[in-house]
Amino acid sequence: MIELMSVLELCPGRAAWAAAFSLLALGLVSYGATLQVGPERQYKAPCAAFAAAAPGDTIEIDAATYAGDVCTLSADNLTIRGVGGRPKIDAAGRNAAGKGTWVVSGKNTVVENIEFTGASVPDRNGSGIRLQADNLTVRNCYFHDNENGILTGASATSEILIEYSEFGYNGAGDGYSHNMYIGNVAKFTLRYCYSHHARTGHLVKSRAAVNHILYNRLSNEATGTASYELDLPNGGESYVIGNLIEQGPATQNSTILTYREEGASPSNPSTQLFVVNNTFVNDRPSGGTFIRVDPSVQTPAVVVNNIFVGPGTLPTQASAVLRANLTGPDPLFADRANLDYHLTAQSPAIDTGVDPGAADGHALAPVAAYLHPACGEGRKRVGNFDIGAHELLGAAFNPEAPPRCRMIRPGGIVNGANFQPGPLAPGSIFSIFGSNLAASEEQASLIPLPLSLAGASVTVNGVPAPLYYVSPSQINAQAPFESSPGPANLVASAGGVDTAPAAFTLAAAAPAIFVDSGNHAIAQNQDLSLNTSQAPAKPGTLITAYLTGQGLVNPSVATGAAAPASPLAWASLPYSATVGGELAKVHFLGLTPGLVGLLQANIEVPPLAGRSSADYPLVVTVGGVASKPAALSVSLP
Ligand SMILES: [Ca+2]
Ligand SMILES: [Ca+2]
Repeated sequence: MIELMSVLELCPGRAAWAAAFSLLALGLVSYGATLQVGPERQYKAPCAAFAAAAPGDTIEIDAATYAGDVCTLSADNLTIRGVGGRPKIDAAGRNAAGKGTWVVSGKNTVVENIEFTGASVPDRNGSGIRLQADNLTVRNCYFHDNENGILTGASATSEILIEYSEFGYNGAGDGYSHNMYIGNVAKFTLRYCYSHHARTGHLVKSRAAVNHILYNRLSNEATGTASYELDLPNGGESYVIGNLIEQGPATQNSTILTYREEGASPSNPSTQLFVVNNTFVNDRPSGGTFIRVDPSVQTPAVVVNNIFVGPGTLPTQASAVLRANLTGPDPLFADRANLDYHLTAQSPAIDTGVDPGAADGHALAPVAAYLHPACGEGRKRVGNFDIGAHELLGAAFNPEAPPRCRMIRPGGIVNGANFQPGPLAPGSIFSIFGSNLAASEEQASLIPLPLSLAGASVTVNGVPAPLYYVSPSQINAQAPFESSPGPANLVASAGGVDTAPAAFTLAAAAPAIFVDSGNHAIAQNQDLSLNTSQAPAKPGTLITAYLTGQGLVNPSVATGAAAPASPLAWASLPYSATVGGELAKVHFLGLTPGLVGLLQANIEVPPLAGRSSADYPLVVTVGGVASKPAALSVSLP
């Protein structure tokens, strides 16, 4: 304690204090060595490092392909991590102990960011990881084209966590090998994983006494030949919450979730099954069974807030408790054909769920959602509970997800006026749609706009973009005036973790008119009323439409700063406008004083002679680039 005090006294300022404390903490908790593996490292392949490792060591493996490097790992408490990309471990026809690629005989092993492929053995149950000791964590890994992805032995004291990982195309094709096969262990947690296309075997098979199957996508898709999508052959205390579970047309059998089909196990006495807020889709045309509970199970299964789509039978158990499941109407998914089961705005699943309550101290309501591929985001309730694995507008931040789960949606960089993709201009107001983009929702409260909100920030070609608003799924920002037209890269950062760069195009001008959901221009009439079909503008009067995308302005205005009232900041490039195809005089095209980056066009409504009252397309052209048309209501005699 005296030493600690003296260290603190010698370190002025909070930063130094924190540095001293973290060094101290590091000294207390981290006693293992770090062994480095790679073509240029001390250990050229992982198994050499495993052989040299002492309990508690960390093994960092450089991204490379390691072919035929198979072994038994015997030290306890190893952390094994791929770095600088995801290293590929290809068994390449070899095996350890007739069992697989990495046969783990040490306790408490953590495996992160590794790809496993090619495990095969004479018994045809070769595994990427074969576990023969207690406790395994697998995170952010990819298992494919093995006989088993992961196979574990039985132990009443073992707990297994698999998260943020993908399993596909595993299985010898004989039905005895699977994407993952968990033996009679104490507890198995599978979350944020993508398991698909098992060959004849199951997407998930677990004999654990307690199963937490949470926020995964288990899908056979168009060509997958898996048998069961989820097999819990000895039952057990099982929580199946928030999963997307799809059975494809080529499945080996018609059942999706099967519970205790092989009967009781002495290590696995519970017969409690909770199936809550999952989205089940049966794409097998000739029908199927969504949930099969073995007749030996007396405890009623609890089946709440699930979507069941496609032909099939609900729980086969007569006593099952069924509440607030959606079985009849079309749930109106975003894109069922491409397995995007997010709800759309008119879905009958919205707000029609119930509070699923708690069981054995576990709240049953979903607190997260699967994010493709093999990722997760938080889930917050909006209004009442939605049915199924997604809550409309309920995306929340997941701080624990691997960096690759900070995602900008493809095509998710759009102008802020009509949310259409396309080029942006320097100074444009734009939106970014994605997942895990910010820790929370926050709106800018000061001008000049901040460069960081709720720990989130954005750069365009390395230049920080001022922020209007951030949330986990959307950021509104201003493209820096300093950006040059041409190909551009955008990076969003939350809590210091960056998204992958997203490409888009910057153009000298990219005009877009702010519109409502019906593509009506957001414009004011001369009397300042909002232009609508009930309040149309007359020819000869001025309307004010709001836009973005004019590019440079004269005089220039600093990025993130309010536009001045005197002198006004005019668009630098030439401009024009039409209403109903007729040229309209533009009295002003420039930035709205007092606001940041908002373009306004003061336009005189043309005569439109010989026409009648209606909505007419308004088009504003800047620098030779025309906006998309937006409706403007005009009153004519
Ligand atoms: Ca099946
Ligand atoms: Ca809701």
